[in-house]
Amino acid sequence: MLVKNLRRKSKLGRKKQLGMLAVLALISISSIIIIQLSTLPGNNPYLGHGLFSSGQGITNYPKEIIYLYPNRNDSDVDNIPSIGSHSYWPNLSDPNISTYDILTESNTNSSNDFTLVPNSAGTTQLYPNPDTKLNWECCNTSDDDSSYVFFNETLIWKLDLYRLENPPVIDGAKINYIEVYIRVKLHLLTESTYGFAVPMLNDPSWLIGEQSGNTFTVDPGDYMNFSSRWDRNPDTFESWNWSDLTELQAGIRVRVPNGPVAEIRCTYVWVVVNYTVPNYELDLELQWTNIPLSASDSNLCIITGNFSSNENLSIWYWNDNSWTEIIHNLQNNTWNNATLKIDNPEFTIRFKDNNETLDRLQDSWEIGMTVVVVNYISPAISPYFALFLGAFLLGGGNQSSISSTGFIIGAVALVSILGLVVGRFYVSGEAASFRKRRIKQLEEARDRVQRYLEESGDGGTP
Ligand SMILES: [Ca+2]
Ligand SMILES: [Ca+2]
Ligand SMILES: [Ca+2]
Ligand SMILES: [Ca+2]
Repeated sequence: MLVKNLRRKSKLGRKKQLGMLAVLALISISSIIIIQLSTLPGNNPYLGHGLFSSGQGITNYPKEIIYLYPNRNDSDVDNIPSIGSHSYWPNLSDPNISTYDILTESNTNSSNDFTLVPNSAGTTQLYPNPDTKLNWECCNTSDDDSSYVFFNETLIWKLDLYRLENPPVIDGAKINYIEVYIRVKLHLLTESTYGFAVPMLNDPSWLIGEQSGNTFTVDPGDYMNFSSRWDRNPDTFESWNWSDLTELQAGIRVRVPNGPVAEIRCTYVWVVVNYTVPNYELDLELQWTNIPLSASDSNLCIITGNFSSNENLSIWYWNDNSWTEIIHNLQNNTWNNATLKIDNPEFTIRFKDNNETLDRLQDSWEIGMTVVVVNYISPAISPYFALFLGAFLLGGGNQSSISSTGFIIGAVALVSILGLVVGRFYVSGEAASFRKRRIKQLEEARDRVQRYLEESGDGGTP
């Protein structure tokens, strides 16, 4: 009986040991899984940076591939200021590939002037001096009192207009504004007073001057210049056209409160036309600052919408210290992909127009989602785990960077690890050896007891 009991106890002990080991293993494995699920995604700097690739749906993208949106549109890696404009650059990071950032060229040329002077008569209400000249002839040179038109009747507005010389023809020029100048003075005869003068602009169908609020008070003294400027055609309120200049007249309107003791004199009227011969260009950078280094090639994927014309748009990337072209001619309404090697977390591309000289046409391009695609293998769990556990042990779970959930998970992990260590000790370590030795001792004792009983006559039968 004693032998039977000893055998049964030995079997029960082994079952219990195996059960404990299974529980410990389960706790350990589940803890690791919990940590993997709970902490790794939160620490993954690339999570949520994009899910789409060329024509791929959200459901079937390979998990080891990461899609990165650009971080900045204001980088300047080449120390050349950007040219052109974005309509809304966050649309480059919009998974809705039908919303676009419209890139538009801007003018890089500076403006110029030309001057138009009177060359024939318009409306004539002032008096010429010398009277041997016509009014317009008195006002096409800046010669002060050598030749001028004047007026000295009290409280009456009077007008002089002059036809202007024909403008030069400048191909493709855009008129920025027209400014009318007058050079006038108030000449006193007997007492102190003042006068009014207004630069005037005239076309057969309209006349404008004081309506714009540009009535100037002229005090006694030397000749002075006054001017009024029109950025748009005052008749159409549209930008000036070249054809608007052909019928244009300019002149002066005057009034003297205290004539004839004073008279307004005008010696010169001229028109400045400010224009630009545009050259439209585009040079816009786009930058990623969080590219994970990858052993394999990366891809740049750009989806496009409509383009305004046939001017090519090219894509370059910053390769250490110079630009390397990767897409020469971006295609519209499709995905444009380029394969390249990225060996720096900072990755910069630029959108560059291909016509940079004498480009009179302002072009624009619809650019949709723009992503860098990298093959990214997540680091093994050990770095994250070690980092987490280290932080937990050092900070006792009180560090602000560790959440209460993290604390609990860490505690579970810690217990599990201890369980694993104990289990290992128990199964294959010294504990196992001790147990085996103990069993062997018990078996030897059992044999001794059995021999003793046999020798003493019990027979030891079951
Ligand atoms: Ca730049
Ligand atoms: Ca003159
Ligand atoms: Ca261009
Ligand atoms: Ca263009």
